[in-house]
Amino acid sequence: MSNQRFVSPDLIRQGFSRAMSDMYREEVPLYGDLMQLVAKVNAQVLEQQPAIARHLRHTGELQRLDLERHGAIRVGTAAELATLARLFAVMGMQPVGYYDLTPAGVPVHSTAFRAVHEQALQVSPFRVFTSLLRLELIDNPELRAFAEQVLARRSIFTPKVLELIRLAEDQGGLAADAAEDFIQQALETFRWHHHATVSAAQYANLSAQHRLIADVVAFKGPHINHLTPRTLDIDEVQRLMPTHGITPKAVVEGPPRRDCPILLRQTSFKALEESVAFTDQAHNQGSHSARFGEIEQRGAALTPKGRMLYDRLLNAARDELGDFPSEANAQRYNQLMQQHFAQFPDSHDAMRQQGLAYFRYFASEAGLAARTEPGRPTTVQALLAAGHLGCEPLVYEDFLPVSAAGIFQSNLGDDSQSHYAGRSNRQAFETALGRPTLDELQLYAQTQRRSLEQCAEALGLPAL
Ligand code: OOG
Ligand code: NI
Repeated sequence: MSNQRFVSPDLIRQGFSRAMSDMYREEVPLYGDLMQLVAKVNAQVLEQQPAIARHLRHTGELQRLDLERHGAIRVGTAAELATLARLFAVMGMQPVGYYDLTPAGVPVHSTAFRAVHEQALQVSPFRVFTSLLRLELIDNPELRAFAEQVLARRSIFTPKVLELIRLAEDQGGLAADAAEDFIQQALETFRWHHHATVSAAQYANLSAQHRLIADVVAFKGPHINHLTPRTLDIDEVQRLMPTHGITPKAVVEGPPRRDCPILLRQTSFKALEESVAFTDQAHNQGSHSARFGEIEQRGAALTPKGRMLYDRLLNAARDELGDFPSEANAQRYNQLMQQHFAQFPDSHDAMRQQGLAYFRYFASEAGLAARTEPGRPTTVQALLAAGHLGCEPLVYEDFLPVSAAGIFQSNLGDDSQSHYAGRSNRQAFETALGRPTLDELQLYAQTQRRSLEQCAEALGLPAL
């Protein structure tokens, strides 16, 4: 079937990401300030470190840098999650990874909706970290029943967007006008509402159980709670935030600063206290805090072996700290992280040779020129040594559970570090979602494999 008459899902996603950013900038002016700061630091890095600029140009990441952002939402029911999966699918986004946040005292489990193919990611890497509330963890049966009732009454999608999702599914895509409508209608789901759906007393009850429960249950929809730009130097943005009237959390989550960044480093500023009206109030007399700011720096995607090493070193540093990282122990935490991560090789060569990270390979001019020479190298290692092949690490497109827990907690306050006995329940999550989540490691392995296949073909070799 020809899909000439349909807009590419990648372009719908790109348009949606722009529209979301515009909406959020209008709703949360501090987001605009943060974007400016990040743009300034990125420009500085590109100017002062030409090697980084070259690298990003080469991988195509430079062109996507300004587009790069992720958002986060929290939903309350299986039906909401399932419909969201269909909505995101219209934009070429699929659920990747399963993150269980309950061990960290946050009663949700999550996935990240994103594009999965390297070419689609190049057009728009927009992702949404999506959490489903685990109502079964509310131990008070009356409160749980109340939350269920309130959630059952709401509809977080406009009738029109539901129609457009069905149309896209039936036809296999959306034409230009419908795609434009879809973007505007889909945006409504993520909008902030000043009017709560519960009374002040009901809100207080929900909030006393867990602030996150109140955030999900007491409102009309899953307002986008942050939108995160990608920075090339997170430590510099963290340092400059206070001079721009923004107070960052105490520590940067993820791996420590390195020459060759790996995975994902993140920091955030505290959620804003915003005025809202509960159902028993005429004006915005109440308040709620949910929306915050976050920035991230992305590095190399790690193989299972690399990820195991990362987890081991992170756990060792945290065990030695003996407490949650906080204002009081931030300096010691950073030292411990540096110390433990000294064991993680800090060159692309070593990471590649030890099988710690995924790479994209490309045929060089020299390689193409030697295409017909007899006795030329034929293995990846020899081709790299001869300069016939080059490689760049694949950028990590996903999230980290320990980091995500740290971000949640810094916004919920320390009083919310409750402990849940509930077991991880991926199966329940996938049943709610209506499909399995994809394994991110397989996606990176496929991208690496595709690049090697292209190299073999370009160099006229049987297989690499
Ligand atoms: C999501 C928190 C996690 C990240 O980037 O890991 C997160 C939320 O607060 O809903 O944003
Ligand atoms: Ni985030």
